[in-house]
Amino acid sequence: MGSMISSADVVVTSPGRNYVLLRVTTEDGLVGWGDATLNGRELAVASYLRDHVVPLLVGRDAHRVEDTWQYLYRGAYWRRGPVTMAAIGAVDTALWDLKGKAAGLPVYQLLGGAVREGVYAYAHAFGWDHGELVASVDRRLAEGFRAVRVQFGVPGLDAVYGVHLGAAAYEPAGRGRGPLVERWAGAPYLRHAPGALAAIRDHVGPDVDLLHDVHHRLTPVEAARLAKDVEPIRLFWLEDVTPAENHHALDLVRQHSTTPLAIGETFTTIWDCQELLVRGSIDYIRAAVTHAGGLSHVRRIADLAALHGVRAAPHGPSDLSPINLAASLHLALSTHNVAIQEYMGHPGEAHEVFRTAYTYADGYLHPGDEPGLGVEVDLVAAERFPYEPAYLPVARTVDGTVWDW
Ligand code: EZ4
Ligand code: CO
Repeated sequence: MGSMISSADVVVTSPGRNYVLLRVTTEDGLVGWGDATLNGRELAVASYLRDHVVPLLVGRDAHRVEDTWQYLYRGAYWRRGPVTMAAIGAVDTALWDLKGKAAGLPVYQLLGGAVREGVYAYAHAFGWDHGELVASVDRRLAEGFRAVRVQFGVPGLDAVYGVHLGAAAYEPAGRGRGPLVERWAGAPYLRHAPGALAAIRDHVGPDVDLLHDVHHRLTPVEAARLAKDVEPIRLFWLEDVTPAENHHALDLVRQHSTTPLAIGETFTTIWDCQELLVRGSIDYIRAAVTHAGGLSHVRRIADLAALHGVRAAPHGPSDLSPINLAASLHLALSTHNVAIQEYMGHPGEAHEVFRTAYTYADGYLHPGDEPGLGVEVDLVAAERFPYEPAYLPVARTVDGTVWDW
């Protein structure tokens, strides 16, 4: 009784960066929130939801989370893809939030309860040169992080993924203009990266977990060489070494090194993950709650990964809202084979819009014990931050050929 969905609305707000949110309301006045943000292509998901999904939600039983997922996935006939799956992810997440609020329980309790005391978190560090990177790593260690992702400048390249351009925080999506063009060349990167990472290992000693994200740029044989060259550094993982569509590339990397491999932030369904998991080509699967169909579907991906000794580590960038991070934390606290959560934080203005129950202390995150996901959205504050078009950068090689960004 009282659980019928009476309305659903899409909220687009841009506190420091663009977020697309879904609010689902039941006839008894409960509100559930989902995140539908697809960085650089935000309004496509807003339209998918507003024009095609919201009319199907009104009148449905909010408690039928699984049936709604199947209805939206199978019922559309056109399956998978980032726009569809972010929309389904937002609905699924909002319905779990509602179910938790109706039950008076945090979502992690509905997913089976806590399997750990806290969620191991990694933070981002970056610098153009060794000195700047060391200072950034040291700040993270002082904040209590024991796992740090390190990104560095490369001599000969004037912009690289993961390193700030001017302003203090790293933020790739440029608002109010077309995409920034970054130059890419594999050879200088491959010459520089092993030494840059080794220098950070020397600085932090053996006990800090170090991660590095290559962001899908290397060819298969270049990736194999890098994984081999960095083996003595004992990375926690090397992320996205090759473009994510070519699963066989990772077999080559695998054959040449024991460096742990992570991939999957651009995957949208369990079907994208299946081959890599079954073949044993990776160690960590990065599918995000928002982008891969919500809590229901990412739990399924984690379960398939568990069969193959692979751990889940859902993507947690600042371009997904605190609603996504909260959902990811409920999943991580209650799912045996989640290894670590990326914790990039959010722009200062976002904290004016989102009130969050999750906490961070001493290298660990916890989703908190408020009913549902534990995130409330201040709609008056959200109105103060109107949408501005934004684009992620594109990469070109030195002769001008478009490359993978
Ligand atoms: O570039 O979320 O591991 N984190 C990442 C991110 C992605 C952005 C793209 O929107 O790779 O920084
Ligand atoms: Co990444």
